Amino acid sequence: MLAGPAEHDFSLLAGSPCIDAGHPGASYNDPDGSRSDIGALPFMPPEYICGDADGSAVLNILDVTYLINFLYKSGPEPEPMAAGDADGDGGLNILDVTHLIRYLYKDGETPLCPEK
Ligand SMILES: [Ca+2]
Ligand SMILES: [Ca+2]
Repeated sequence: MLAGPAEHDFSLLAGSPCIDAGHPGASYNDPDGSRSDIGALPFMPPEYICGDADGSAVLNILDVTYLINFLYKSGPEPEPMAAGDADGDGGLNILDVTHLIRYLYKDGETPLCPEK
């Protein structure tokens, strides 16, 4: 599960079984402190703020509209998709929109995106 072997991109995809499957010794750990990965390049998960669907680095009503636009108006998808999964159930739907609105305006739970 490599990103683009045909283009000689040997970085690991997020679901690769090589992630955290390398030498267990702490001195071999990846730069992010996790167990080493098998392969030439350690997997570095994309940095994002949970709920920041539009990638603006702040959470606000624009993330709500971005999600609605993606879900119902064929708008661009959140990058990465996990950033829009505000309720952390692994999928993107109206419940993520309501979770974000509750967080922003109703003292609701902090967005709970899946583990990065
Ligand atoms: Ca945002
Ligand atoms: Ca969700």
